Amino acid sequence: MILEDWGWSAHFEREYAPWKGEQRLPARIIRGEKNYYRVVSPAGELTVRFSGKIRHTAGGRPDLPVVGDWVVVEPQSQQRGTIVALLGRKSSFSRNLPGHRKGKEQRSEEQVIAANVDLVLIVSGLDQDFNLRRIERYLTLVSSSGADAVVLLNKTDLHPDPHTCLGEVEAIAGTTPVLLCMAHDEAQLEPLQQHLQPGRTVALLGSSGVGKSTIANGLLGHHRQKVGAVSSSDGKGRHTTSHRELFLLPNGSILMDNPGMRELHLWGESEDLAESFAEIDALAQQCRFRNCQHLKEPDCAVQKAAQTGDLDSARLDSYHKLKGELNALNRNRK
Ligand SMILES: Nc1nc2c(ncn2[C@@H]2O[C@H](COP(=O)(O)OP(=O)(O)OP(=O)(O)O)[C@@H](O)[C@H]2O)c(=O)[nH]1
Ligand SMILES: [Mg+2]
Ligand SMILES: [Zn+2]
Repeated sequence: MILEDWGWSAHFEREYAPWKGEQRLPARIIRGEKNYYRVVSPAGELTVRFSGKIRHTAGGRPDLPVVGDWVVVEPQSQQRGTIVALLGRKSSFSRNLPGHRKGKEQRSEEQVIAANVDLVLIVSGLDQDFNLRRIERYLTLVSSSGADAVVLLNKTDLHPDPHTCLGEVEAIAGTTPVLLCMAHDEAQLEPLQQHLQPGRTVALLGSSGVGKSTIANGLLGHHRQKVGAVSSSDGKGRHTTSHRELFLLPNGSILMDNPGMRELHLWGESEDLAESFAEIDALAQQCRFRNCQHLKEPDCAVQKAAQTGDLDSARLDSYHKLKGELNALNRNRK
């Protein structure tokens, strides 16, 4: 196995330097099971657990390895090993794991979903799944993560006018590319290729049933991932994919298929909205107050644009909602 094929770079070389040793191999986590991980390493694919020490010294959940992480492994046999260190991440994306209460206080906990992802393909189906507000939420999540994004509007065959949807998404996506496709037809995945460079880690994200695994199979060129029909009553997927997993694509990029997201609570800073709501950020420069919240302040350029229709008021509502969520998160952060 060549490390670079799996996304190894100068960043990880530096992270690995203090650990370097014959019995300490760099390895990338390609799949996580309940009690063990599968990694690729110069000694081949191994099943590994992490040492009690890592569990003990990990400050909390975010410090435990996830799929996409580079780790240091001590092999015990040809098939097994132990993770002795987690190498510093280049990027990670996290969500807020709500529901932790301490007394009356709502506590927020960071759950790292995946690490070292360079590009996120935000997949949305052009069936009942299509929802601009959800796409805004995904775009905000990705801008907090340090990864790039492409929005992929799948199932064009199920919509009478996919190009209208494309225009609507382009209007909220800023500089993020937006593509249309019908995943069953591999030829329609061709425009994606320009975003899939060798060594680049690309993750498919989206609700259950939008076609992530169908796209993964199309890019892999064979039926590797199980695909499941959506419910005929509400069009929702049935959570067919249950594990995150990394695959090497024929074109050299590294693809991560993911389980469908049920709830997506943001983890990030309210400043992250400046990227996913760039036009509101630009308007805000004209507000009278520097810290204008664009609610009831006088001479608010954002409010004014919403009144004249230059800014879609649903978009502004969405901005306020996500900002409220991020502010609450940062009040309750552990
Ligand atoms: N009509 C149509 N159906 C599609 C298209 N792409 C995928 N599907 C179907 O949508 C259903 C769900 O596809 P999957 O690939 O399993 O969806 P997923 O996003 O991986 O779902 P989870 O693994 O549950 O998160 C399957 O029945 C696919 O055949 C498409 O472009 N058009
Ligand atoms: Mg799937
Ligand atoms: Zn304002």
